[in-house]
Amino acid sequence: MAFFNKHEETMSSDEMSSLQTERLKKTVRRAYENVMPYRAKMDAAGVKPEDIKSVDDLAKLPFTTKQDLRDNYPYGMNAVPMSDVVRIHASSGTSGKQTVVTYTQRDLDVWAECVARVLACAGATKDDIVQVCYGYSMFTGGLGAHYGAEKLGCSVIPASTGNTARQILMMQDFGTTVLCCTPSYAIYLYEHMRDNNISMNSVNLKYGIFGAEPWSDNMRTQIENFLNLTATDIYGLSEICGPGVAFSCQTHKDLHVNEDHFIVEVVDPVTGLRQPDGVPGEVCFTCINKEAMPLIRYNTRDISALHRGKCDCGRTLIRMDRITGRSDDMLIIRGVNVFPSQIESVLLSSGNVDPRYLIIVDRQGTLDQMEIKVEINSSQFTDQIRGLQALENSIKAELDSALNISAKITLVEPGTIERSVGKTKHVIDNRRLD
Ligand code: DLL
Repeated sequence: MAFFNKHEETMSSDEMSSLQTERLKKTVRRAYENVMPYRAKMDAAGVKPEDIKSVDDLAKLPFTTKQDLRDNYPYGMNAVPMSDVVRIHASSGTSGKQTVVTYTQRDLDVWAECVARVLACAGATKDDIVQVCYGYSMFTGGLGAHYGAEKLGCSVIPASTGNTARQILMMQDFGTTVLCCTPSYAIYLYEHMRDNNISMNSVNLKYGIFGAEPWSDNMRTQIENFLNLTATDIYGLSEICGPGVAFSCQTHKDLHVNEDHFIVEVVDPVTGLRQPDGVPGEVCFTCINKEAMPLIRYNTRDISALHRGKCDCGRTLIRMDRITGRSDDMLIIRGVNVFPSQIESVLLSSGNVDPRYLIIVDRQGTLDQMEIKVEINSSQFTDQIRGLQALENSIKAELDSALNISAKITLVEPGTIERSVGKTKHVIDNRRLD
């Protein structure tokens, strides 16, 4: 089993705990002194930096949520001046504004090391040719995988997303040995090759680094058989750094958290109290080695459970189960995060529809499909097909440009969507993970 940083990845729990304590204390002090929202939250909770003496004291600190990032948009959570920031990324907010994240050069170096650990654990070396088919954009997938692969010394193909025929051609011509993309795109690539009679022998893939959306162990076996490679699960989120927060090894049991950089906790969604190991809850991370935006107890809303002890791969890093779901309503469609509230605001901004809609998500074949049934205003209701078609097209274009998602829009007559006396159900998700 290869390591990128054997020392950190195999530390004893005592060593790890003292490294975490030292970094946590510094982080909390920096946050208190430089990030006004943190000072305000800590003052309100009656906790001072000097109260944090060990990792166990973390529980005294308040949580951070996406709403905090929204309230302090765009740079209010920064602990450094903008002159020290060298990169800005963003991900979906619950509505309107995106969630902005910033990095210093040192943050980018730490992030690249986290991803290099994932690649090395998968089996990649500097002799590998890595094709990155995650988006190169505000999304952290493309650039995150890119710099991690470069850090390991691999040859990197910055392919980004789209144009499947061209992706396959590059794999064949450039000798790609490592594929980085979402698990659903990996299956799509396979199907494209199969349907176009492209032989698997024409490519030389060895490893796949797949993540950005939930996938099951069955799906992993399927992808490994289809593409004839070994698949690794890479987990992360923009707010904490991007891909590389945690990763699976060849045992494929669970995900190793890079806990020398991110302290992980799992809490009860209702009480906010820490769950015992093995019991699922909301995953929270504290960045203890980040300069620009050191989030404290950031609640990801991802659901998982923690496990301790040395793994068969030799790593001692704390482990978490594959993500099984979320405690909020965020949907991940082909790797793109979207909240129903964002869709709603796009629909309403068109002015011709009522706030009555139903989002139906399916996995037909391998790729996620989204259909949005939208009720039109009675005033706009017309049986002139051309008018309706134009409205459908404009909503579709608006969703594509505002949220970067493609959906089938079906306009329905006023009164068609079921009314509810309680909470309205806006989403039917028919995807199954197995
Ligand atoms: O998805 C970062 C990333 C890029 C991870 C490429 C892996 C590979 P966000 O766009 O901020 O960042 O979305 C983060 O995606 O909270 C999870 O809900 C979900 N997610 C990410 N990786 C996994 C995974 C990137 N391996 C959100 N398994 C997270 C399950 C994942 N869910």
